[in-house]
Amino acid sequence: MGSTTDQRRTAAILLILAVVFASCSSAVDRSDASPATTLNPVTTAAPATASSNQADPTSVAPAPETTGSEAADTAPSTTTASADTTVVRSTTEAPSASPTTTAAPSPTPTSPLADKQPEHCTVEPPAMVRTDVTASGNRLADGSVDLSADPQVVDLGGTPVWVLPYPVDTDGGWYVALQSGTAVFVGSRGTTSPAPAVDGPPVVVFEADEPTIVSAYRQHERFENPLPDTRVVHFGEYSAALVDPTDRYGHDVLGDDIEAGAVQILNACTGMSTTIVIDEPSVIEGISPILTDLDADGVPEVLVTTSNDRQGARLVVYGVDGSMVAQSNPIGSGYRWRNQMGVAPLGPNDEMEIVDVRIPHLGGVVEFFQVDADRLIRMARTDPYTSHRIDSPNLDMGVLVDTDGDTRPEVVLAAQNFGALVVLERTEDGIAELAELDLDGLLRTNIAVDQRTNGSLLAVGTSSDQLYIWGR
Ligand SMILES: [Ca+2]
Ligand SMILES: [Ca+2]
Ligand SMILES: [Ca+2]
Repeated sequence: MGSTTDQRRTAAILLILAVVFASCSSAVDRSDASPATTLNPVTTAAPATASSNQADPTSVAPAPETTGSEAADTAPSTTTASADTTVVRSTTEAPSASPTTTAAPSPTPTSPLADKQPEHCTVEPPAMVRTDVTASGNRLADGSVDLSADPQVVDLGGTPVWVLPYPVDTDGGWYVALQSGTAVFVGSRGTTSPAPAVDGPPVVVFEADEPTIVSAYRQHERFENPLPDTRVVHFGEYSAALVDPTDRYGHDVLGDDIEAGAVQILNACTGMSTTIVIDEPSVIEGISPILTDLDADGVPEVLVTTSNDRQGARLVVYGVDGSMVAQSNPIGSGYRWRNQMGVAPLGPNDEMEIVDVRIPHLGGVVEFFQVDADRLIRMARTDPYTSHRIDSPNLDMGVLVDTDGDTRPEVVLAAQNFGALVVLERTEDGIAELAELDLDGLLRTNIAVDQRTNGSLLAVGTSSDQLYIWGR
């Protein structure tokens, strides 16, 4: 409170710079006691038309997810390696109001980089602050946050839902969306003041140097038939979002029973659109892909979590041209989810690893995967932790950020009962729990990081109507 416009502008510019540099990161968990062995057929048939809103053919009654046996992910499987994708739709123009697209005859359309790349087209990632930490959807924060000192605790006057760093004054501050549909700014000294509310997860964008709160659901119009709660992610000239809503997989644990039948990738340089259609009965169970350059060739890969009622969730990596790159084994039972968290060089020799939380509602297992040929091989696992509250649209309760000053990110996520934050370190031969940070109430928000070179800050909101802030 009491900050001047100049102060806010200065803070905003600093935040923009920080973000730009940073970007250049159940009731219805239904059981299926006998894992299906049927494979998803891989076809290369002619492209299907949009396969939206198909009824769930099984319509099984909801049953609680159990902690029953899980298929091992450590060994390549010869029987479950079939891909979920069968069709890639491509156009050479950005999608317009017309739903017609030029169908590609095979799953390997012309690479958008092969011959259409203008020589001098570079696209900077948009400056924004998001609940999923980076514009690419990769929950990987820059900087190092010191969690050793007692946190600052601020009374919010309501139950928090989302938290974002926001330059309330020259020392920073936070934007907190409340369950009541209102929102507050929290200044660096803990003062609160009313803030504008938006629909869905908030995003801070910078228009004319001024920070502005907008909805994460904006920019949907750039995509064909978007998932209602998808978030648009960005990596260089590429943008991507989940599309083709369908109710054919009635797991219903992410806030609704509508999931995505496809992921669409746009290239701002070439105008090319590529849509990767997931083969029925599978869906993409999530709200966005993660765009991440797993092989360091400058072009992102597209990480999604596919799932179905027979085999449950698996991680799948595609090329931006729709080609299959690698995938994990499925869990092995239907109605078992994975919450993909982020990607970073976490392996013992700095190998890139994908981090997720498997069955987060039932003793969640934190998993680390590496790409090995066309497989994602699990290198380490530990439990029980979680990064998602069942039925919540908040998939951002986990983040990768350095907490001990060695520049290697740790995993920060929730204890299984949401009563604490936990810090996990990927070690040479496994995973170590570095810290447990108790909360008065239960974790209710995303884990937000104010990424700063002189000491990052980490904040969460709790069911005790408080904002906890660590760092500096
Ligand atoms: Ca959904
Ligand atoms: Ca790549
Ligand atoms: Ca570290």
